[in-house]
Amino acid sequence: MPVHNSEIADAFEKLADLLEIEGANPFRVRAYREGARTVRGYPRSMADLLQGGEDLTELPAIGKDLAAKIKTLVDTGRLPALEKVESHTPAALSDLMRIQGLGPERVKALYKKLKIASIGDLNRAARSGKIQKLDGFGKKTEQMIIERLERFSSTEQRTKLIVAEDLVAPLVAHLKNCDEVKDVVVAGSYRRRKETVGDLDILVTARKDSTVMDHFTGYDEVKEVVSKGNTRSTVHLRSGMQVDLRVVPQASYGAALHYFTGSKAHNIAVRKLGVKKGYKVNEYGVFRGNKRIAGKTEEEVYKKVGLPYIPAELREDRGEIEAAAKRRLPDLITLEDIRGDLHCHTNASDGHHSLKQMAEAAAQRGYAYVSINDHSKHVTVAHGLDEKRLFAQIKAIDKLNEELDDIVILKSIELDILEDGSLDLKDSVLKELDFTVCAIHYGFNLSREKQTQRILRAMDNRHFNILAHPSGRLINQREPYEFDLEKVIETARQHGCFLEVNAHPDRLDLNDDACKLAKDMGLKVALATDAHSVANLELMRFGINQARRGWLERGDVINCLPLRKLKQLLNRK
Ligand code: DGT
Ligand code: CA
Ligand code: CA
Repeated sequence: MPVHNSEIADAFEKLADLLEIEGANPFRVRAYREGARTVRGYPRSMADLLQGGEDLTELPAIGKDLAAKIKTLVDTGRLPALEKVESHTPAALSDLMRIQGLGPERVKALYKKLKIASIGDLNRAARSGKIQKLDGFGKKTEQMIIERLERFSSTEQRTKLIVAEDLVAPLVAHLKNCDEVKDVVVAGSYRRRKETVGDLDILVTARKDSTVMDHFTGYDEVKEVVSKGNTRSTVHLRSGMQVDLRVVPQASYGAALHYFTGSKAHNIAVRKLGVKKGYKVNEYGVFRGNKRIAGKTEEEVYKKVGLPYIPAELREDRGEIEAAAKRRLPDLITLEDIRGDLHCHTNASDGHHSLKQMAEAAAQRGYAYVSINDHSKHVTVAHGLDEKRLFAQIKAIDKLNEELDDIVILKSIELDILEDGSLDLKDSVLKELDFTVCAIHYGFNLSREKQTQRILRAMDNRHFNILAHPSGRLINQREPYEFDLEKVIETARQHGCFLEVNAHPDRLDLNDDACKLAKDMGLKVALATDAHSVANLELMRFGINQARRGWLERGDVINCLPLRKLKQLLNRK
């Protein structure tokens, strides 16, 4: 059974968490975290790479030690280094690190003093008032832990889209291997490209009496068959993911695809339109009385209820039905519309590739421009740039721009917004840049009022251009900080600033609703990957997914513009 990239990454993350709690060398901890990030975001599976005889140490952040550990995991499914640490530090302490506000020090204190070794322990202790009595905790912290735990349990069950993709690819390949299967399509929230999915809903077309169900339940990743029938089965995979499979006949394919793509709210709205016309709409087709009058394609289904085709990402009953009825659906942005990436790191700070490697990779993607946005000095990453090192990078970019003909490198930086709203590098160097992206990297727990003021004050600086990952959330891992998004959007628009849609599948920040809000309020966004390696440039497609879910069109995204026009927008007066 192949070991998935996400399983390898999880093992490294867990090892890093436990080592950090034990107070191990921070460099070692970081090495595992960066290794996890590389593996998780890598477009090919480690198992495949090893089978092809490739050298894993060529990958960013993977040295000899990590390469050997990956091999062990792929060969045996186990990581002895993790098992060793788990023998003296409870594995579940790693879950506690996922609660925002609990770092390694606090987790250690909770474990040592109150024997809290699981989320359940933490919940009980917080609710019985034991935590507020500990040194360095207090009543407010205890209350915060209770609130975070409530939110944590409601998001925990869902799987990030990129992780789901990792599970989908081999499963779809397996299903296509069955001779009797014609089409295979993953519907549900996965097809709507939601940032997380609850379960996978797969449709196949085949004859009713085919052996496809045996083929499906025989997949070697299946841990448990929950139910098995002729047309519908449900299994749990080894990863814990639930998969529903439906076998449908060709004549119902479009209706079934429409129904199982959802969302439920969208389906209900479409069905209502059907009823008004005297039709019944369900997963088998559109019916007038007992006669099927449509069902082969989704277009047919929409047409019968009087609508044009609605792209899957819009199907949330958030106004798309009304817009479609008026023939005013947005012309959604596509990956081909993107002309450059506006948030990339190099090995001058915490990235893995050189300036030249990043620029060449961006050119290879067909981009006209790419910006380099290494971290500034204040952020707690390796090698943040001070003024002197940034000046040196600016020079290096000028020189490289003379050498390269097919791409322009934009000079930028990822600045830290300090707690008082100032930026952490001097204007004398910022004025030499093409633009800046600015972000909050610490002080997440400020009040809504203070956090909002912090951002607004930062925007007062005329060198502020783009607010990066505006909410600070990490999906399934860290809640957004509290702030007034509408006020930030409004102020950004007045000042000629922009908000980022960070395309990294762990962030997707702005989220879909916030994209739509920005658009409705007349603010354009920058779609950017936050790439820390050449391979990460590929993550742009997740940002496109999110932007499409947020109704964005080419005209709403500044990096769909040619360079000259982009530069005008980034030049605040
Ligand atoms: P998830 O799995 O929580 O990420 O979200 P979905 O949208 O994939 O939901 P899921 O897996 O429960 O169901 C797949 C699709 O099936 C859903 O998007 C719409 C359709 N569906 C499920 N239950 C109902 C229902 O009661 N009524 C209607 N009209 N459609 C339903
Ligand atoms: Ca689903
Ligand atoms: Ca389902």
